[in-house]
Amino acid sequence: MTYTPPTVWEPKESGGKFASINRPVSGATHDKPLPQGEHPYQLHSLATPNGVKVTVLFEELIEAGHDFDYDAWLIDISEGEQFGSGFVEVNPNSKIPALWDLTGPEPVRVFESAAIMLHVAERHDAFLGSPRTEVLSWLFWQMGSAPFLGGGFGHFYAYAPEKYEYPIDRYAMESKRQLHVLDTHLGRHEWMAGDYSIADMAIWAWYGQLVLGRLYGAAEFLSVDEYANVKRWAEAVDARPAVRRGRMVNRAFGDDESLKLPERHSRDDFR
Ligand SMILES: N[C@@H](CCC(=O)N[C@@H](CS)C(=O)NCC(=O)O)C(=O)O
Repeated sequence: MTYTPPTVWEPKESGGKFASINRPVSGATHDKPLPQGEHPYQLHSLATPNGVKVTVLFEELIEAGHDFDYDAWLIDISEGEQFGSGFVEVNPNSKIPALWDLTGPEPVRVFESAAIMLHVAERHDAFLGSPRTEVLSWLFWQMGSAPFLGGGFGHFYAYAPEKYEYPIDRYAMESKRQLHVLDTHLGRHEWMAGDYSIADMAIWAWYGQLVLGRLYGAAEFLSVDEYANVKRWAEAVDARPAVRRGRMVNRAFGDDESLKLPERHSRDDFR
């Protein structure tokens, strides 16, 4: 099927999964203040890979004995809650995750998952790996790479209204290249950069979960078993109690009821 682009693009119904929430403009569609709990961190999120990175970090900090707590409120992106006025105030880009940090004299907003991770890890001086530049390189590698896996491969393999060979081939190629980058690195290193760090958490949420068979039903298609070093590392991260808790927070979808914790307000919320 070929397409001749018109001179000027106009929006139209595309029919893909989640297509109904896409608009070519930004900003709020309705008035809706965000709820606020009692803890110094107010997270507004959903348990997609971008959301899970941050809840894993919070749970790891708590597991490591850092004395704080957080509220995690659900943003249902399929219902357009990311376009409520309160959410747009904390993230003008209308994407989860977003954080209000109330630990200082003035509320501080943080958006973009890596910015949130870096901000929180620096506040607690934890999970920053070493050397710091290597952690930053891998953290930002994840931010630059995952859109090809999610928005590219995952979209065309799992969500587009029809299967088109060209984009699936293009993004499968790139996703496998990225897995090979990780496999080569993890063949020589236990963790991404020194000790277990925010780089591992961020990369695991996407590529770890991919090789564990949790993303797009694509493990066999992408032959993920070829990446033995990534698998070894992904299983090691997955076995951490804080990671299991982090995966549960803000999860309101999926078949496994035991993993669902749509909102989290206390350490006692986990069954
Ligand atoms: N670069 C952003 C990406 C966040 C993102 O894409 N979030 C998705 C869910 S995984 C979202 O909120 N989508 C809602 C929308 O596109 O309207 C980050 O890492 O925080």
